[in-house]
Amino acid sequence: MTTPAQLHHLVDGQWLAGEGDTVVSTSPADPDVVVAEGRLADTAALDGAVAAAQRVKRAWARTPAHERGAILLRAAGIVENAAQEWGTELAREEGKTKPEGIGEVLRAAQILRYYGNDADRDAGEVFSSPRRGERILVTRKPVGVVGVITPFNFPIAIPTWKIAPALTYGNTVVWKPASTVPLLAMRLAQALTDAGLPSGVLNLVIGDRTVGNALNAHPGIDAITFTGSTEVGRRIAATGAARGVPVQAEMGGKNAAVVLGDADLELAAEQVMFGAFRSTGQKCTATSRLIVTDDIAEDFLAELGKRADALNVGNPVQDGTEMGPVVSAAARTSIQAGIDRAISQKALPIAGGHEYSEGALVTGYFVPPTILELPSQTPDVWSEELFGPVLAVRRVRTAEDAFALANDSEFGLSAAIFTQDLTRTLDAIDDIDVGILHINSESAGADPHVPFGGAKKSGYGPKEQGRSAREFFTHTTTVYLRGGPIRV
Ligand code: UN1
Repeated sequence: MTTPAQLHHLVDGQWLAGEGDTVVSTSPADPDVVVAEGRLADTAALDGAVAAAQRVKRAWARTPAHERGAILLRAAGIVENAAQEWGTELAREEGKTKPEGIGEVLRAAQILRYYGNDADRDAGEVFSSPRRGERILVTRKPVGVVGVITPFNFPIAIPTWKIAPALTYGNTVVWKPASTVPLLAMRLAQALTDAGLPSGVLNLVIGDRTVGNALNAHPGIDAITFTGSTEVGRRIAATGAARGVPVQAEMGGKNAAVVLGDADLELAAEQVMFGAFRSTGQKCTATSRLIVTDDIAEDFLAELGKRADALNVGNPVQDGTEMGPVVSAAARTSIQAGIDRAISQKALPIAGGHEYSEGALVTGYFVPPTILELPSQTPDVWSEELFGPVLAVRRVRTAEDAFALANDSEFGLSAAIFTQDLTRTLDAIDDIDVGILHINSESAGADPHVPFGGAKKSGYGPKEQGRSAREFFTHTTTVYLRGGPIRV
């Protein structure tokens, strides 16, 4: 058994033990295994972090973008070299499988590299002026100190796709990761420090809700980027609006996969399984609703049921495991309650649905891969986000009905459509109200060079990544630029 890591917070370049409550992070696959332990940060540590970030913000903003980017590029190398080790730690602490954990760490390296290289690509735009002897420049400048609040489910990728653009465009950061899965936050902050990030530019406070609320309301925070539940995101957006600071909130999803009769069904089955059960369904982009046309429903659902029953569920760090546990006992209880409620509302289990009754799957926080066919759209599982390995299924007659049902959600993050028909594909692009649409691939996934985020209840404020990140993490100054006397 490995020795637990000791949790520390990074405030003004110093690694400090916290002065808040004790925290013990255990493995969800085996809660007897302590992965990390220590004490949470309190609000005094937060105040210190914000003060440091404020103090150095001008110096960091004035550092040439090329130098800022070079630090991110060095950090990318450090993260990449540590991928095996940190990916395994991630799997142990969060519960996704080891290949997914390693993949996530490599993804963080890729994101650092993208933003490191993006630092000095452009510094704004130049326009002509309607007046003689004048040019108009629109320059981009950092917003200042950014508060970053991140969830447990991607403990290094999501923080990286917020922090890397924030830093590269010249902001300083105070970061509060989910206190349930804190280890990778320390690893990322260490990588950036080792890469040469000056003291105070990135501060890490691992805290509870009190610290999160204090960060959100802190007068020294100039912008907030958040990923997590819709409820918390809306609260943060409201506080931000009241204080007049920009907020970017990436929130829940209830993402549909639509499988039409003309689809490549082998491909569709593979991708729906990935979308529903990778990361144990704990992604805001996971596929949690499946809509399938009557002509193929019987065979397709039988095939999915077979695949779900055959998934190798177990300890995420063991080779060959295809699905690990959910993150906590509380998550397991609430997901299981959602499944039980659906069954009491006449949902029919095609796979899973039950609780595990013996062995390591009971000791750990495991929920079986569950597929539930719904008699109508009335069961709650059709609309509520369970954030676990649960797929709710409806059958429909036509593609039009399928698209209408896909839109039957308060959320609008992502969707996946499986068809070989171009006309239907074009209809789906026009008709389905989501921020991310996959044609013939699973509903999850994101890339650093294109916008990521949702419609409806799923997103608020500018999207993440790509050019949207530059827009959120900078503001413009429109400069009317004239020289001396005007020549005619
Ligand atoms: C992905 O689909 O690979 O919290 C990323 C989440 C999303 C990220 C999804 N913000 O699950």
